[in-house]
Amino acid sequence: MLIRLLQALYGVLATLVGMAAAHLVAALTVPAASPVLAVGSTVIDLTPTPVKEWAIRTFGTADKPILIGSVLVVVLILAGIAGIVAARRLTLGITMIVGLAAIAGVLALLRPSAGVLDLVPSAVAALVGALTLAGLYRFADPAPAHAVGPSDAMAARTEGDHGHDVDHAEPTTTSASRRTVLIATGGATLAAAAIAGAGRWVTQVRLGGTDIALPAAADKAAALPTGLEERIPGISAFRTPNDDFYRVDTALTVPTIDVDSWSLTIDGDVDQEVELSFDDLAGMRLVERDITLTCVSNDVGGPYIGAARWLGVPLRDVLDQAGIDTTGADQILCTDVDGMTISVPLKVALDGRDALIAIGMNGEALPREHGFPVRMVVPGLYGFVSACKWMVKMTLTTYDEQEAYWTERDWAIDAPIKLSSRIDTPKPLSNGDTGKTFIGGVAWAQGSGIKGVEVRIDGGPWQAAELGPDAGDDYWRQWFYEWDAEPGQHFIASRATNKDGDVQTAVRARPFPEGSSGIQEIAVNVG
Ligand SMILES: Nc1nc2c(c(=O)[nH]1)N[C@H]1C(S)=C(S)[C@@H](COP(=O)(O)O)O[C@H]1N2
Ligand SMILES: [Mo]
Repeated sequence: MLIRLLQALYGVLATLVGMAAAHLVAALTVPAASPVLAVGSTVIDLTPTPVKEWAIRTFGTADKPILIGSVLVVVLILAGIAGIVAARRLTLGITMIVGLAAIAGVLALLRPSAGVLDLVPSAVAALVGALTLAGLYRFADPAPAHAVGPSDAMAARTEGDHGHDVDHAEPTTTSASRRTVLIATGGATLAAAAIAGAGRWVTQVRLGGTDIALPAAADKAAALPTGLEERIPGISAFRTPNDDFYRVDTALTVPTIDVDSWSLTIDGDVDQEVELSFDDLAGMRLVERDITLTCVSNDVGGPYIGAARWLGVPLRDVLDQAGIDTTGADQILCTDVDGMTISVPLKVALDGRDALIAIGMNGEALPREHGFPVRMVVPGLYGFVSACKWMVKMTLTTYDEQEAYWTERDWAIDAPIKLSSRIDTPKPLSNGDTGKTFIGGVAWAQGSGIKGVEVRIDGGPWQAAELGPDAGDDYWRQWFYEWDAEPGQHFIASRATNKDGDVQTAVRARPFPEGSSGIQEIAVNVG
C-alpha cells in the first residue's frame, strides 16, 4: 500500500514539476497557454449556460479558483495513476504524462486567438514531466528492482495472485533506501515550488504598472456630489472604488497587454479600415462620464453592479474615422486580446447615449482586471452586450453573419439593464436594535434615471424613501428610509420608479437570457 502511494506520489510530483515549468514558460510567452489555464478556459467555454449561471451564483468571484482547483484535482489523480503504472512499465507511465500534456496542448491550440507558440508550454510540461518521472524512478525506485521483459509481467501476476504488496519481497540491491526516496520526493517538491515561484515572479514583473499618464478630458464631468455613505453606515459608496468594483469575465488569467504595442482595429463594413494606437486614441477628444455598470448575471439584490467615472472617446467619433454604413451593419463585434467576442448593437453608438471607448476609470488608467488599456462602456446595456474589456478590434457586421460568445450560448443580443433597487443595509438575517434604524441602498435605471424609491415593511403600504444626490440618469441613486424598529422579525422590501414613471416589477425573472427582475425582500431580527 505504502509503495503504491509512493508510486502515485512520483506521478503527481513529476506532473507538478512539469506544470510549474510550463507555467513559467507560459508566463514568459503566452500566459493563457499554461496547461491548467488552457484546460480550465475550455471547460468554461463548454459549460452549459445554466451550470455557468449556477456557478456564478453559488461561488461568486471564487468561481475561477474553484474551477482551477477542480481541473488540478482531476489532472493529479490521473498523474497518480500514471505514477503507479510507471512502476511496472516506465514508458507507459511516461506516455500517460505526455498524453495529459498533449491534451492541454491541443486545447491551448484550439483557443480562439492561439498560435503555434501556445503549444510551447504544454511541450515543456511533457518534456519536464517525463524527465522528472524517469529521474525519480531511476534515482529512487521505491519498489525492489524489476526486470524488463517477460519476467516483469510474471512478477506482476504473482503479486496480483497473492494479493500482497512487494514490500514482503526479498530486498534487493537496487531497491532505494528510505533516504534516497526522501531526497527524491523532497527534491522534486522543492523544484516544483521554486519553478512555480519563479513563474509567479515573472508574471508580477510582466504585469508591471498601469500608471500611465492620461490626458485631461476636453468635456469634464461636474464634481461628484457627496454621497450618503457618511450618514448611512452600510450603504454602497456613491462611487465604487476601483479595488471594490465587481469583476465578471471568462478570462482565467488577467490579460496582460503592453500599451505601447496595443492597437485597436476597426474593420468590417467600413469605408476604410482604421488602426489606432493608444496615443492616437488618447489624442482624440476625451470625455468624462459617470456611468453605472451592471452584469446580466446579477440576481435581484445581487453584488454585480458598480458605479464609476469613465474617461474615454465617444464611440461615435471612432466609428466616424472609419466611416460606417448604417444601412448594412447592425452590430459591432468587439474582440478582446484573447479572441473573446462581445457584440454591441450598432444603434447604441448612434442614438446619442454616452457610449465610450474608455481608457480611464475613477481618475486612473483602467486596472488590468477592468480591461487595461482600453474597454467599451455603454450606459444602459448589461456588460455582456457592451463592455468589452482588453479590446483590440471592432468589426462592423450583422447578427446574421457573425455571432459573439454569449450569443452562441443563447443569451439575448440586445439587453437593456432592467430598472431595479438593492437594500444594502440592514443585511439579510441580521440582528438589529430597536428604535431608529436606517434602511438604505441603491437604485438604478440607466438611461432614464431614478425618480423615487419606496420601502415596504411587513407587507404594509409602500412608503417613499429619501433619495441621495443625482449624478445623471446613467448613474445609480442612493436612498434611505428612517425606520422605527420594534422587537421581532420583520420583512423589508424596496422598489424603484424611473423618471418615465415605470415601477420596478414584482414579476420574477432569472438572469438568463436578458437579466433578472423581481423585488428584493429581506428578513431581519430586531431586539
Ligand atoms: N473581454 C471581455 N470583456 C468582458 C467580459 C469578458 O468575459 N471578456 N465580460 C463582460 C461582462 S459579462 C461584464 S458584466 C463586464 C464586467 O466588467 P467589469 O469586470 O469591469 O466589472 O465586462 C464585460 N466585458
Ligand atoms: Mo456580465
